Amino acid sequence: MTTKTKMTAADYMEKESNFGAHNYHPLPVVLERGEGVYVWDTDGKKYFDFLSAYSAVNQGHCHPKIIGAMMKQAQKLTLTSRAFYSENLGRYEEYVTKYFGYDKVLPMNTGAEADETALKLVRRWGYDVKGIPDNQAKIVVCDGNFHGRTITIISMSTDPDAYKGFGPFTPGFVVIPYNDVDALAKELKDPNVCAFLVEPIQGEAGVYVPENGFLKKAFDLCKKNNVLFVADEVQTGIARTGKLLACDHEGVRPDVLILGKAISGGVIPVSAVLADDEIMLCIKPGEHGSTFGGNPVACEVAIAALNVVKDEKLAENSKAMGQIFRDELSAIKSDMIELVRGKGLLNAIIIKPKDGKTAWDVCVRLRDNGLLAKPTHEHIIRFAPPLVINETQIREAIAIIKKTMAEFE
Ligand code: IF1
Repeated sequence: MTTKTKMTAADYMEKESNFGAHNYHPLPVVLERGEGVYVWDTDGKKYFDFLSAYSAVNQGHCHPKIIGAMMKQAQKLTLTSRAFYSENLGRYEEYVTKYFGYDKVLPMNTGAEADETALKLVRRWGYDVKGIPDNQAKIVVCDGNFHGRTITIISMSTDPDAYKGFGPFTPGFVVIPYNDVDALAKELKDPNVCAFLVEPIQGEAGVYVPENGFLKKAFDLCKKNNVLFVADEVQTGIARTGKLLACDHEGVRPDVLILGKAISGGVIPVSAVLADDEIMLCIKPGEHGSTFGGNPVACEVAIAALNVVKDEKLAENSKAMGQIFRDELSAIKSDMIELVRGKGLLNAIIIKPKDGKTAWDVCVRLRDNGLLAKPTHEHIIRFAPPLVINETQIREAIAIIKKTMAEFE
């Protein structure tokens, strides 16, 4: 006979520590339920979710329309593989290409896979269309980049936490400083460069917003040098920064667009690479793919999730709520807040440690006060609530942040 005892938060955390790999260091809170901008822990305490699973849950937790679409399809057909056609894939492909304005889409699952897909695609274009000699293609990337965790992707990384001890690395990448048009101009002169890969706002680097005009100048330089401009909008895309795509702020249409996270509303892993025919059709049958990419559930979930973005005007809301958020946070008088930056609802504060208290301590106290956020790089706190947040809610959240910062004075 086993006696049934109720698991405590500490028990759940211990279980993860005992049986899971130690590749994360979560904030100590055990979540059980989510709805809209809120999540609840196993003790029933309610929080504002100001991480949104790293901008995946832009449409809010458990959005009924997205969950409804998933449930309906899950009971009918979940996976065919790409060995066969489905009634869903073509419908989704037409929907998503028209939505973002590209000829073709290549469906994958995670952000890293979509990035890998884009890397293969631009190399192939480099050989087949640009005429780069075999195995000589180079891709220009930025210092501080984050594109995922695969071997090839960490080969581009400049963050030792990401790459140290995981070599040997994939060659063919050239790193320039982020936000540096002159450095880009210099590298693009190399005729073996096939692409420039960039995050319109660097997320992992700490919500680092480039100078106004950087993306446009970089895009124009790419055009001048017959180089593909590739935007990783896995985190910045799908209305997060106040426009459907962060590139829209500068009127830039990437040659290759990488999407993930919120394309499914954070419900299941769905990612996508979009490009026009001249580029996308360089990859031929049998040369790339994924068992789960473009599966029927993913297709229905993504259509529903993208519909919600339009129906609920999430880009507009993100812009308006983001403005209130930055205005109010910038007005906080605190020795610990060095800077507030961001766009739309992708924001961060830079924390100046005080009396040994760091961004981590601030996040723990925010948790106590009912708001979840996660530090990045020791001194930065990212604030990225679901984009369905309304004005009453955002003002309530701001009040929690104000109260918390006051507790450190
Ligand atoms: C983790 C950050 C966010 C991404 C961009 C591709 C991917 C990501 C621009 C890969 C993923 C994540 C993964 C997450 C932490 C996280 C993150 F802190 F690292 F910067 F979002 F803010 N391109 N970003 O941001 O997508 O394969 O994970 O689906 O825990 O590693 P994925």
